[in-house]
Amino acid sequence: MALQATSFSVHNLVNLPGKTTATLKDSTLFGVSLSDHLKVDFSSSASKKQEFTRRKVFKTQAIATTDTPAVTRAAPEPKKTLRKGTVIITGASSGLGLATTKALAETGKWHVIMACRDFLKAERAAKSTGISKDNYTVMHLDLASFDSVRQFVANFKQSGRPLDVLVCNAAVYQPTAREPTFTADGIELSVGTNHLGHFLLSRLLLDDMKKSDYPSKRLIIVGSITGNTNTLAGNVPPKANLGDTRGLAGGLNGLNSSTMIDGGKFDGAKAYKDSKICNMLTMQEFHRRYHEETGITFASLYPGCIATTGLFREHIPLFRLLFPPFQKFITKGYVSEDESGKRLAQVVNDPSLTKSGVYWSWNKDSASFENQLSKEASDVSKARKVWEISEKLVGLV
Ligand code: LMG
Ligand code: NDP
Ligand code: PMR
Repeated sequence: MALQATSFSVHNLVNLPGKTTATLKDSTLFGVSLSDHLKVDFSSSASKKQEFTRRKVFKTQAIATTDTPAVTRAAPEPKKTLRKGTVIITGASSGLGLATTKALAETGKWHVIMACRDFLKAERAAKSTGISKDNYTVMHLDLASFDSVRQFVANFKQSGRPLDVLVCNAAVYQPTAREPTFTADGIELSVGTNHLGHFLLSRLLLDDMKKSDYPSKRLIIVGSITGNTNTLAGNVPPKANLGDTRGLAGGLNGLNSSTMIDGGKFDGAKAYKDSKICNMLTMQEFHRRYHEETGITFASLYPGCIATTGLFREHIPLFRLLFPPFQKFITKGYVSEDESGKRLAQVVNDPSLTKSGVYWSWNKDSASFENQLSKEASDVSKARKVWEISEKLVGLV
């Protein structure tokens, strides 16, 4: 099947339409593009941020000085008054989530809520990065339990912190499982954790983000190239496919319904890829329903192939040995944990990445660009269907 993919037109293989002149060696093959017209302009971003900060400072000064007679001495240097942002990152105890926590905490501009299922592991992981205690808090969250998600939200609200950015990053991948396993609520584990747990979490926290006075509020849901069948990587079997979503509608419980969204036989690798389609569809549905009303930026991304993370912990040892060199030297899709963390951190706080409804990717020079999702991962009616079924499954309606 993977080889079949090479007989597609390049237009179908790559993630970027219009690049029909690309060759198979072109980096677009790997879900990245040579196009650099959307390169991040860091210099202008930085000055925009300063501009915002200054405006705030001047406003404060204007209020403070109304009773003061005019003086001729030079005004003091405006101080940066933009408060520290609060970002929740799920699955921050390893891989991409941990690297993003580090990248954001190190700026001193963010307080990261590390939302993790294993408290001790998360604390140790945070310590290992050397970030200051002032810049992070570990809070318990098990996405494989709706009760835990609700409890986490209640705890967060009680903390009194504002919420500026939410990053739905955690995931499980079970490529070698022969039989399905289930969440506390009896739902197939991959879709239950990666999609439904995050769906409930983001719905319950939307109001908090709405209330935030931070200049750019964002909800980010991590997607992936392997859920996009308009790429070579997305054509490695088993391919993602939600079908008519009959399994999801049945609750993925393996009793009176299939454990797979499309109603088929359980396949752990496919369930993961299906869950990533749900993540990308959910981001777009959020955008359609809430962007205009709330001003929140909704985004997804493919951070690159971070071949060394815990995501592959259940894969066979030979795979874990060969996968990193395969991605480094053959597909050239490899990215280090550090680099992937910087990419996701950009989606969190770069002032130039405020466009909503976008699936970000990075090219060879690590410049971000707006990528094209596959037909299924951008299907409007499927997005609505998945949203409506998910609301029922998580108990929101
Ligand atoms: C499924 O297997 C499992 O069944 C499932 O349980 C789950 O794990 C799932 O996605 C996860 O995978 C799918 C199978 C591909 O994947 C494989 O593991 C096949 C590995 C075959 C290795 C072929 C050797 C290639 C030589 C590379 C040497 C480096 C070693 C790297 C190995 C790491 C593995 C990633 O499914 C298939 O059925 C496809 C079988 C055909 C494989 C053809 C591979 C061709 C590769 C060349 C493509 C050309 C484009 C690459 C760019 C090259 C540029 C020069
Ligand atoms: P890791 O396994 O390193 O990180 C996954 C994180 O999710 C871990 O912190 C894990 O916790 C957490 N997690 C798993 N289950 C739950 C749960 N029930 N409740 C709370 N947290 C949970 O993998 P990656 O860093 O690679 O994956 C991060 C994201 O990046 C995922 O969304 C993945 O789909 C995506 N991605 C990864 C790519 C890659 O190449 N690695 C490529 C494209 C996308 P614990 O530490 O306790 O196990
Ligand atoms: Mg894949 C052509 C480029 C490319 C890229 C960017 C990835 C990313 N992969 C590519 C190609 C191939 N992969 C080819 C040609 C093969 C057949 C040899 C191949 C195989 C393969 C396997 C078996 N790849 C995999 C697996 C996994 O188990 C990983 C997976 O599907 O996890 C769901 C995986 C991945 N390849 C990627 C990326 C990013 C992954 C893993 C993570 C993810 O999408 O979240």
